[in-house]
Amino acid sequence: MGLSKKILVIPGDGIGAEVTTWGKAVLEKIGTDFGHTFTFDEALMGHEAIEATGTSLPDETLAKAKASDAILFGAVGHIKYDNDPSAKVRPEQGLLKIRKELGLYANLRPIMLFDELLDASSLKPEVLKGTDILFFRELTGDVYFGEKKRTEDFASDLMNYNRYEVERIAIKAYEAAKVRGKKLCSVDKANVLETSRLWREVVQEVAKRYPDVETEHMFVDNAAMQLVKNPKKFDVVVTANLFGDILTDEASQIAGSMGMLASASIGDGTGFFEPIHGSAHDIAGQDKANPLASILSVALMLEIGFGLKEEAKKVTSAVDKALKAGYRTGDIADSKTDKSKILGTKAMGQKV
Ligand code: GGG
Repeated sequence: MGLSKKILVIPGDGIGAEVTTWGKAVLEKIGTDFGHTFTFDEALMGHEAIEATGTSLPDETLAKAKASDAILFGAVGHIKYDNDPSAKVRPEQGLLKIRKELGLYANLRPIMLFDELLDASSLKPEVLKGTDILFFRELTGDVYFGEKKRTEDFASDLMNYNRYEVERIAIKAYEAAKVRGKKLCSVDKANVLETSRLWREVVQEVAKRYPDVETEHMFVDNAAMQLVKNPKKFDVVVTANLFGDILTDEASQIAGSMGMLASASIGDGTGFFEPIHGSAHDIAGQDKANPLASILSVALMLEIGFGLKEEAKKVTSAVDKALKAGYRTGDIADSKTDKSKILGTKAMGQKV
């Protein structure tokens, strides 16, 4: 029997609307083909929300998010705030607040490498081939949520973690490692940071419950280097909020582009699915954005959010088929790409 699910679409800012249009279209197609009823509602967040309501996360959006079965999100951000360090209300605050309010403490970021894109990466194909990494980025702690202070000549962001926050993300990562390659790398900066020493201590304790999983602890600077030197050595990676943000942007180059990386944020309630890329205002509204990260986020929603493995596989193979047929958006095209197959957002969405 088909499922019935309420999905809240939050396009956000910049290219968010263009890419989520295609994520939503894929969900509609899957619903029709597999007999599921997906109903959609829409809400504001980020710069668009600030312009309309004065706040980046309106109460109405939060209420709708809590009442939905899953959220498909685009991106937040606007150049206006990036160039104004004194801005008190910022688009990103909405994203951070909704993660906290929904208890979305685990952000899964698979570094999925499509063979057809080996040449799109700046790394050598022989270094890349066979890479398959699943990042667990902690999402509701760290400097993102610690106390902030500012005087004219001083600024401070407090980095803090509680034991339970490290333990619950470590458990999620170990559970995944148990059914994947049985290897887990915990990334920290325990030679310098007290929060990282707690992080390492807790991961070591959790590791004892998973004797079949091989655990490695790595400093973040070394991990950044190993990721481009030998990405195949990683399977499951678990790390704190800030380190995870930076390392996964770096790892997007393994997959060929930021436009290819999807993510799932899970925790206590409704799951939140979004591309890792931001609002890319420089290309917004020009039909240039890559919709594949949003479409692959839908695959994660189907699999992780709704337990629909076959449907998720259908989405991933549709992306694979479009790439195998030679179709590319500008960000994943290279000198060997047939120019007639370089597509805009809309045409790539339609191909999938
Ligand atoms: N779709 C991801 C997105 O909109 N990112 C913009 C951003 O500023 N995110 C903050 C963060 O993830 O740390």
